[in-house]
Parts: sequence; C-alpha cells; structure tokens
Amino acid sequence: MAEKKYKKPEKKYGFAKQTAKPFRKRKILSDSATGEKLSDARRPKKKKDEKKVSAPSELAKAIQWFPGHMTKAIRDINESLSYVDIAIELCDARIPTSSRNPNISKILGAKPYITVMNKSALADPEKTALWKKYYDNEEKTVIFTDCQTGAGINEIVPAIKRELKEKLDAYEKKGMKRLPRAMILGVTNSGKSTLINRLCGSKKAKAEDRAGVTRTQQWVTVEGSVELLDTPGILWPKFNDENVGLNLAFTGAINDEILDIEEIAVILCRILAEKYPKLLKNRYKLEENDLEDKMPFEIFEKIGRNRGFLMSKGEVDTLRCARMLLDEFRSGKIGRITLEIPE
Ligand SMILES: Nc1nc2c(ncn2[C@@H]2O[C@H](COP(=O)(O)OP(=O)(O)OP(=O)(O)O)[C@@H](O)[C@H]2O)c(=O)[nH]1
Ligand SMILES: [Mg+2]
Repeated sequence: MAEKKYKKPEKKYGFAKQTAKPFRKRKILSDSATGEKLSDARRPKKKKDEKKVSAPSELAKAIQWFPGHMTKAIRDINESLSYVDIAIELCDARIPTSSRNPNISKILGAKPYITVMNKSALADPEKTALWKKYYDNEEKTVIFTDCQTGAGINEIVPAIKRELKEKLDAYEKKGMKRLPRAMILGVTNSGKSTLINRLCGSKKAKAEDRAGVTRTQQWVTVEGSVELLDTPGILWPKFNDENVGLNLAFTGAINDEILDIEEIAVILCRILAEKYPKLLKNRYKLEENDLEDKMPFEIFEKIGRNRGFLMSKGEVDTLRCARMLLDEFRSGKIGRITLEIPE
C-alpha cells in the first residue's frame, strides 16, 4: 500500500501548523528503558480535537533509540574491557558534542582511551579548526580522521602506542611479543567497522550505510601493529539535550525506521537555512526570497518543487523530498557541514 503523504498546509502558519498532521509513522514513540516500540494500545490516547502533533522541540524530545541489543552491547563491552589495553571512541566530526557518549567514563572506568572524530571530510573545515583548537586545551587525545579520504588514519596507531608506552615498554623488557589491543566503540554508524577495515587493509568487518549493522564483537588484527575489537554501535537511554537526538538523527546514527523523516528533514532545512544558507541555495537552486522570512516547511516544499518531486494535483512528494534531503546531507552533497561549535 502506498504510504500516506503530508497534505500541503492550507495557510502559511508556523512550524506547528505545518506539522499539524498525523505522523506518517508514529513509531517514534518508544520505551526509552527497553527501546521497545510502544504498541498503539499503550500509546496515550489523543483528544479528538487535538490538532497539533508536534513542535520541533516536542519531536526532538520524543527521539530516543535504545533498543535491547544496545543494552547487550554495553554489557559485552564491559566484559571485554579486561582483554583490551585501550579504547577508541569513534565519534562524528560533524557533531563532535552530540556523538560523544556522555557515559563514556562510566563505561570505560580507568581504561585509557582516545577520541577519534571520523567523517571529517564531510565536516566544515573552518569549524573543525575551531574544534582542534578547543581540544588542544584538553588533556585528552582527539584525532580527526576520514575513512574515505584516509585523512588522519595514520595518526591512530602511533597515538595508541604513545598512550600505552609504559605498558608496551614493560612487555618488551620481559621479552613478551604482544600487540596492543584496542576496542573501538562509539555511536551507531560513526564508521567503526569501516575504520577497522581501513586499518587492516581488507573488508573483515561488515560495514553499511545504516545504523546498527554490527551486532556482535569481532577481533581483527592489523599485521604487526595492533589488534582491534569491533563493537556494535551504542547510544544512551536518554538524550538530555533535545538537539542531541536531532543531530544523531540528521547524521544517520538513529535508525530511520523509528523516525518521522519528513519532520526531521523539515527541521534540518531550518537549521541549514540558518547556518549554511549559501550551500542550501546553491544545491537546490533557491533564490534569496525563497529563504527570507519563510517557514521551514515552505523552504522544504520549494526544494521539492525545484527538484520536480511532484505528485498529482501538483503537491510536493514530501516523503521523497525528505529522503533526498537527508541522503544528500549525510553524503556531503549539500556541502561540508558541521552542526556544532565549541562552547
Ligand atoms: N564519508 C565518509 N563515510 C564514512 C566514513 N567512515 C564510514 N563511512 C560510511 O559510514 C557508513 C557506516 O559505516 P560503518 O563502518 O558500518 O559504521 P559503524 O560505526 O560500524 O556502524 P554500526 O556497526 O551500525 O554501529 C558506511 O556507509 C561507511 O561507508 C568516513 O570517514 N567518511
Ligand atoms: Mg559496525
């Protein structure tokens, strides 16, 4: 059966009016403790005349994705910690704050770790420079990498060896030939498996452009250099800042199946119109007045029209437009974009 599309807003109201239509997929409602989707029966009943479904912040608050396999993944990480010398937290350079697990110290305890900001070729170089400056003032090692261009990849093994110098020297003194063991963990879809493949030079770990691909841990050896443990991507049970959920959704760390991607795409439109208007205009052939004083849904619709995503009666195919917009953002086609700057 064809999926139901948004209706065009009758009047140019604000965002609330634009989203005042039933969620195409209400799957976004989930039990944050178990990650289980709430069945219709368990969902709070809406009053008959209740029109407004969500404002951006309501939607953002509703984004949670902590399925059962993540609870297990965290338990497995805990169990494997005693076998590894160091951990690498792999984050997304486009959202350096949102993609850092707030519970990382709790998960890793006293285990040393380094932070890697991956997908840096998709991030805004000017903002990345700000982040590098910011991290220089921190004690922790933070490396910016990109698995497609290879940028920064060569810095990882030396950084591991530097962090573990005392331990590795002690092994050498005892005549023990043992490679350092590193666990790679981080948010879903940040490129953990791809990084491992890149470091070992072959496709040993399964990697796909979809959140939640790796489901079990896997050891991979980089000949004569390091042993790496791939782990399933993990998030945390509750996003304290609502923008965190949105940023993770924009970048593909949250399973699209549980999201209302049309609403997510409209919010992304608003953010890009604010932060990267030139890139948005260039990519979608928008005029200055297509952005000026326009509501996010109007910009989104205009993009759909310019792309020719029309249905019968000339309405914009919003689902197709949302998929395209998110896809083009995630793959860097709109441009190099970073959504967060250091505070
Ligand atoms: N442009 C770009 N894409 C990347 C980079 N690293 C990974 N990818 C892509 O991101 C997608 C996810 O990569 P994976 O390696 O499967 O990510 P993961 O962190 O292992 O994901 P889970 O196992 O689901 O947690 C794939 O389509 C990769 O090709 C990168 O540095 N730059
Ligand atoms: Mg993986």
